[in-house]
Amino acid sequence: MTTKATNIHPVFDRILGREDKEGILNQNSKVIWMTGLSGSGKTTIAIGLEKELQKRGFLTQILDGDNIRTGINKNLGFSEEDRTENIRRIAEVSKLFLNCGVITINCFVSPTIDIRDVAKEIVGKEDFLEVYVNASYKVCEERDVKGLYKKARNGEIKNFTGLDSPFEAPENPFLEIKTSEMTPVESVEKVIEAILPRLIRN
Ligand code: PPS
Ligand code: MG
Repeated sequence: MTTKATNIHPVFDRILGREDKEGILNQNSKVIWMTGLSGSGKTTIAIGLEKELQKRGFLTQILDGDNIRTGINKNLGFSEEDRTENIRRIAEVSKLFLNCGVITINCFVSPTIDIRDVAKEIVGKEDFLEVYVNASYKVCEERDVKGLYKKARNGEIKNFTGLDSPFEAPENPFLEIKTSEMTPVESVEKVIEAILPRLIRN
């Protein structure tokens, strides 16, 4: 066990601020936070969205669960405690990008209201644009892009979201995308339409 550090003196007020950096990039930074079941379409939308935003001159960074869990969070699993720590760290990382003027596109199952509240609190609710990527468990299981649903059914994966680990839909998201009713291109268009006005710097 490590002991918690003391004698820490943060210098937040003396470093170049967010406004200056947003000015350099000529954009408003935001955290686009996509939540949804595994296989609901978060990553697909994020990739399409990043391309569309890049075409329009915005600087973005995708933060994706599957990637982050091979690096900064590779010591974490899928217990409630580990998922909360996963999301806490990601929210802190997102805040660093936010302060750097960069738009992050986050793809995390982030399964419960409490977990997303942790993120929202750290990022700040003004900058936290919650996108609910909605596809039912049944639809995601039929897609089963990564074969995880089959493994979860066979008991090879424990704590699988929607099966033996809870998923709570957001009650009042910034935006909801029903991916079983739209193509990926249409989904990206809908996100762009809703989000663009928030990103443009006047
Ligand atoms: S969480 O709940 O926000 O901490 O999860 P996240 O960091 O987004 O990681 C989800 C990706 O991990 C893979 N995976 C699982 N997902 C859910 N439950 C269990 N038990 C699990 N085990 C592995 C899976 O590839 C998830 O990616 P997506 O893109 O959501 O399918
Ligand atoms: Mg994904």
